[in-house]
Amino acid sequence: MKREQWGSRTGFILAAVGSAVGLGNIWRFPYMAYENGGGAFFIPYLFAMLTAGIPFMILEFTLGHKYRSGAPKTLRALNNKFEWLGWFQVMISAIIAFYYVVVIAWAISFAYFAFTQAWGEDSNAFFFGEFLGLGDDSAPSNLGNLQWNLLFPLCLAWAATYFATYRGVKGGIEKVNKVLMPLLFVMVLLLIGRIIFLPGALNGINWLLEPDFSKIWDLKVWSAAYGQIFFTLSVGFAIMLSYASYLPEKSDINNNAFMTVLMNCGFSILAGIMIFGALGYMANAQDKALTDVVSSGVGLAFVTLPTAINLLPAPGVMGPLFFLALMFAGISSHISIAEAVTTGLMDKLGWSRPKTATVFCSVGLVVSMMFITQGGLLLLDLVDYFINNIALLGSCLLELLLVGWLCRLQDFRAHANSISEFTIGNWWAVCIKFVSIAMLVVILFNNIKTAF
Ligand code: ILE
Repeated sequence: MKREQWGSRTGFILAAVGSAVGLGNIWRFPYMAYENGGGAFFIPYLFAMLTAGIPFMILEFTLGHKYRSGAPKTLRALNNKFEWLGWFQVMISAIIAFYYVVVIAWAISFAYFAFTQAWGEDSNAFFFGEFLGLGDDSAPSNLGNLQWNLLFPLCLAWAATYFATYRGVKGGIEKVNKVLMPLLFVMVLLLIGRIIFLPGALNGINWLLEPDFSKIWDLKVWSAAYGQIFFTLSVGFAIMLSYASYLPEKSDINNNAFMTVLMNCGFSILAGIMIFGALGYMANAQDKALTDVVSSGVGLAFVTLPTAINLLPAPGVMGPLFFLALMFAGISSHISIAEAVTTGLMDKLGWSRPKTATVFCSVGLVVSMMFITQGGLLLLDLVDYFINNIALLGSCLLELLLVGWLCRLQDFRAHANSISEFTIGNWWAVCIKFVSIAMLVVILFNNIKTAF
């Protein structure tokens, strides 16, 4: 059977950007940058983007385009012995799909709450207590106690992914992204346009961007930057490779890769400006220091921001705009994560798309219900930690080692250059074979040491 194809170049770019721009940009990037030295984070971040992100994106686009299959079959085409790495990557994607969708379900609920600021004055008690059911009296490790209020939004989030992956590349994934991506950018620009003129907003933004060079020698900051780059660019865990496998014969790989990376990283900076602008305004309104209003991780989007939204002008508009943006960003990414698994299974089992999508999304829904129990948050944190700090970095390192050292890398460069408008030089191979591998070895080793 002939492989499906994207309907247009714009369609592919929007889908690739839709995959890259996700919860990682709005929910994760700002607190990562904050926790790792604010402005100082940008140096490792930009370094990782240029020497690992862009080369990796070109590599995945090339492999997908050349072999026209998902990760396991592509790696098998390179060498029979490499197929397992493709399945390892598919497994990472599947695990991410199971918990990522839960954060989308939170965003769906909060988009609804935001119309009336249903979280009230104490957003911390609301989120952890009322919403997640983690009251003082409940045992947080109880995985049997389903939070029924989360089941409906969870089903909605899976339904969106199911719709797109069931209908396929052109009629599903591309169509959804063509609607969601422009909307997302407009929404975020509207929010920024309003927020930056509020008193105190610029302080918040300055504070995020103000460099703290003392942190640049900290390996943890580099680890965070590399982890963030691979996660946010959806490379190293089967996603971009799968999307590229639907590219038509004539496609500008190098250009597409640069555009995807730059648009994604630009969006991250916009999201940082939006969130820290709002926090700066909140600190100003409450007459507090910025460090006293920021909480990290999950708390930033679902605890701190609701409080900030309470204080914004027209909270009934700004709140839904923010959570709808988070939801759209999450859904377009979740579709790509599920597609990486779907395409891998279709290649291997020869199943039809509808059957594969139905099986994966049903299993996914059931498994992800684990994360909407009382112990779900704890489990989510734990799984997210191992996936990002160890499995994902390990998978990236293995891919670079196998493809960079055991295959003819110059053939891939020649392939990309033969169909691209501008060509890439030898720097590309140097980044893959030496710089990225060396950085990943040091970071991964350190992460494993810290974890155990
Ligand atoms: N790149 C997206 C993000 O930053 C997803 C990561 C696909 C799993 O959220």
